[in-house]
Amino acid sequence: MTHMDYSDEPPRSEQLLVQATKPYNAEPPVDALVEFPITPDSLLYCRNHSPVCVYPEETYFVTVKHGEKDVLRISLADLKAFPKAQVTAVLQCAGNRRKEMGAIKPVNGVAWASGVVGNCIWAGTRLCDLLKRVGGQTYTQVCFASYSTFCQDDTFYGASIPVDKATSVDGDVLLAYEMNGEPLSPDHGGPLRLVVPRYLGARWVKWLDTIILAMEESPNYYQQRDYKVLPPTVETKAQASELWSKYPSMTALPLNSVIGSVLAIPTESPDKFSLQIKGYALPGPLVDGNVASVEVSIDDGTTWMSADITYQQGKWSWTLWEANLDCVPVSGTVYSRARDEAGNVQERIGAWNLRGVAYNAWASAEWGEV
Ligand SMILES: Nc1nc2c(c(=O)[nH]1)N[C@H]1C(S)=C(S)[C@@H](COP(=O)(O)O)O[C@H]1N2
Ligand SMILES: [Mo]
Repeated sequence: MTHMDYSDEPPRSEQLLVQATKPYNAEPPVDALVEFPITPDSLLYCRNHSPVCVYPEETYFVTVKHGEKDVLRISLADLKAFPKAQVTAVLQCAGNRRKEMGAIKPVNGVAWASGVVGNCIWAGTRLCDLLKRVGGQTYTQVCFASYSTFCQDDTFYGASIPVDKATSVDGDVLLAYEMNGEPLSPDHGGPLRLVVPRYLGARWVKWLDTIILAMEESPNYYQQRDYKVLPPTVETKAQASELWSKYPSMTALPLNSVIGSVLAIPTESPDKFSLQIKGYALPGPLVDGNVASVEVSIDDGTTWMSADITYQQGKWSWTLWEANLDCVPVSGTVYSRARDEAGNVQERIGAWNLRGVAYNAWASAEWGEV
């Protein structure tokens, strides 16, 4: 397929809130999302810049190139013959919480709430194992491409990651063909996608068919002219067009916490409630380590109470948390903030930028009649 053909779209979960159909972009309600440590396929957001391709596995090949030259062409079956690695990792779109940032000042992009995130068990071939097989080349970047369809802003979808991340066993970068123990679905990049723990979703190339060992980052639009944090003084697309090349491509997303649900429970006293608050938290750019704690405040950040961590699995997963507060007023605002294992704390304010990426202000939610 080379044009924008939407005749082959797969059936979709009815639990997602649809932002757009062509291309299909949808996110789950966040109160449902935080009920599951491992995000089921039916609640995992979909972020597409093109139609979705449904591929027969038998004829699926991946080509590895060094610059212009082909160095390996491997079938999916032969890729699956490598040792199978499994990683629990959170996938997050850089535009998560964009709607909140857009309330400060308008931004460009899909107005996502806080559901473009999901924690899944990915399985596949380690990229470092495949790269060992083609060994001997000199390169500083590993580029990835899906030439399956045209995208909204380029003729193909592409991304790249630095060689250190790509070749380290600890980096856990996978060519994944399974999600949560099932073959990867078409919407999530089946039969083969890249999994880059800690990096923003935009690098997790779906329908991956080409790997290029290079000396430069991918020239693709989504690596070069998008997914960058421009300074707050850049307020228009025209201003941005001059500046894209001067700012670095995003890698990790920042330390974050989000409130998924707040349940206000009446008590015997008519002017007091109990609160049950649930949410998720994400660690930011730490190479080793994860979220250490989450706190909540009902007095505008003057005093903080520790939430219970109810789920965390290794350094790449999200963290689920829950806070139960007694004797609170009948209405109010609750805030959350996360702290990582290096002692960094989520700040009250998140910096505005034109593309509305990487928003990580304290989360807030209201309860009762406000
Ligand atoms: N080929 C291809 N890969 C892609 C994209 C795309 O549009 N095309 N979108 C990227 C973005 S921006 C995100 S956030 C994730 C979303 O993955 P998901 O749809 O499985 O949730 O895939 C990434 N990989
Ligand atoms: Mo994304």
